[in-house]
Amino acid sequence: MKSSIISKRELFPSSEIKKIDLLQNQKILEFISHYIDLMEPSSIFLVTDSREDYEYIRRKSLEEGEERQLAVKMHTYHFDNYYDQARDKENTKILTPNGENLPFINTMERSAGIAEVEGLMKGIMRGRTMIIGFFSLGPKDSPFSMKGVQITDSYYVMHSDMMLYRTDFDYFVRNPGADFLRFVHSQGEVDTRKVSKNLKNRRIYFDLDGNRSLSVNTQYAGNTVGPKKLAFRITINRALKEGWLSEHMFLMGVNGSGGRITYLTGAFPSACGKTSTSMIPSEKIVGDDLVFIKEDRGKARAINVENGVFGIIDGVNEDDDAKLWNAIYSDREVIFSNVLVHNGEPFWNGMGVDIPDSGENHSGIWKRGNKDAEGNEITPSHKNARFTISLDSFDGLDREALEAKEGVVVGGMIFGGRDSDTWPPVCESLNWNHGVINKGASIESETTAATLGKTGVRTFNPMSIMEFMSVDLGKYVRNYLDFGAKLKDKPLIFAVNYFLKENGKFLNEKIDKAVWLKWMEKRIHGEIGAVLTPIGYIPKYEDLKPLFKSVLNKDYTVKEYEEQFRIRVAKLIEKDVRIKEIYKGIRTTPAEVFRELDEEIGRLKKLKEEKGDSVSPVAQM
Ligand code: SPV
Ligand code: MN
Repeated sequence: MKSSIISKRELFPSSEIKKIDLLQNQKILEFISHYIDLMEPSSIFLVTDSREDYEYIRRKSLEEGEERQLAVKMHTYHFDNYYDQARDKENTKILTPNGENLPFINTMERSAGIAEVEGLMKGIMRGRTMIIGFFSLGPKDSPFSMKGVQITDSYYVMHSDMMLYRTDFDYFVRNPGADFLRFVHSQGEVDTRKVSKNLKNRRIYFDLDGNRSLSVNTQYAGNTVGPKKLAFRITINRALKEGWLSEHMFLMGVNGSGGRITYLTGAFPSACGKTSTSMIPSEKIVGDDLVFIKEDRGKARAINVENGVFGIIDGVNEDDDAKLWNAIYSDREVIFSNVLVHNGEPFWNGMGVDIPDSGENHSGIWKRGNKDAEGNEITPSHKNARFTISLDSFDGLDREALEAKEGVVVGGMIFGGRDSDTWPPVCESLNWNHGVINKGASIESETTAATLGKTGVRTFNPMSIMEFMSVDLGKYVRNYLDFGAKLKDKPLIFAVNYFLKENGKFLNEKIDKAVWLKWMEKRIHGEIGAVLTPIGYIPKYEDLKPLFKSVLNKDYTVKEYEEQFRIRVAKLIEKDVRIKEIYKGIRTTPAEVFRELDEEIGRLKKLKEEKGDSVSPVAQM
């Protein structure tokens, strides 16, 4: 048995065959050998946990031109095809055994899907090297963690994997029987700029039963970096089957009184403030995108799945994002993608300095005023331009929490969206079920540039997970409710909204979220009271005023409070009715969903009768 099943062994470097021979895991050998036979690489490279292998991948990415050097030694940049700048919803499909439909999910019959992508992958690595990486999702040796193996022919993708996740080749050497997630990727043919050419054949398919993702003819990291959003489709399905939660959430520590740290998770749709919240200078970052949450002796405990950040750089500036700015402008390693490069320096929209009028960007050699094939003016950087950086590079990283094998206790869970006219800036749910249903499962958010397509359209996005959803939404909500029922100490559930507007103007400053975090932290410890409203508990003015002063040195006025925390009764009723209609269309919706929504609608209607369409928080409620 063993590695002799790898065909064409004699063609590959002996150094790599030696690494393969360390692996006694039959499933890995079969997996690798299947894709060698299919994709026909001219060479292979296995990434172990050594520093040499790390440096080799980074160097090859530069040599091959997938990344290029910036003026700062450890800074590189990468471009994706002009039309490959975000996750591709249309060509992302969940493969189901009989092609059965799942609410809101693009599905396809499993064997037809596999045949289609594998057809596109046939011989695709001729003349190229197949790079094989071994990763841990979560801390090594943690009961939370899962392992994954990535196959790719892109050094940039492997380099990103290695900055964002822990390599764990040794685990596979030590555990010949271990199972793992499988990520198969090829960028396909590239043009002279080294970007994927055949976008019409771009596919991102998920074989849940085979714990496998298959993606081809794309480079954008959201479509290609296996342990991240590709694994996520698979782990959502796993979590549902095993009764835990795999979520699109940050994990952060909020500093409370007497030196205590309270951990909060936060789910926001892409580009709605999730990364910036997790990086608030006054608090401690653990992770910004993906968590696993499990029950342990009656408590919810969470880990960050990742070891780095792949974040949006648009709008990042020194004043609003000090922690991130310092990390980016240190001498630590960063990959900038789809920014403007001028004289070896990276530039992006909203960075707060003058942007040059020329350079190279995602469109090629660029001058201000250039138009694309559709006649739209090309911006200096793409709205979804990103930075890739290891968490190590952040001041105020909570390293202990990042490495905690048992995870950290979750004190609160936050749900947020881009919502101009309904939710107040912060609100605590009445209890777990109310929070899961009326906050998490009711998120509606205006679309952003993180996926291809139109922006600014109000979209139903429960738990901010819809773009990654791989299971029946009704069953997913059922799992959340059941998970809460197992907990003796349930995290409090909050909803936040940073995007509330009046007359087209935002009612809050970006940085106000620093205050909401402190308020939530105090609520978790029962230190302050709140105003009970039909949608949950909102802050009292007398608690916010000193918090604004101490956190932001700002004089918070009653007028601001009244505007921001007005209960928009009519809009809220409309929203609950909209959400109810959506869930009515899903056969598996738990009965609790209708009960909670109906009860809230009832409470809102009563308030409307007594006090009207919009009610001041100062009025007795
Ligand atoms: C997001 O868009 O939610 C991201 C980046 O975290 S991606 O990898 O594209 O999903
Ligand atoms: Mn994300």
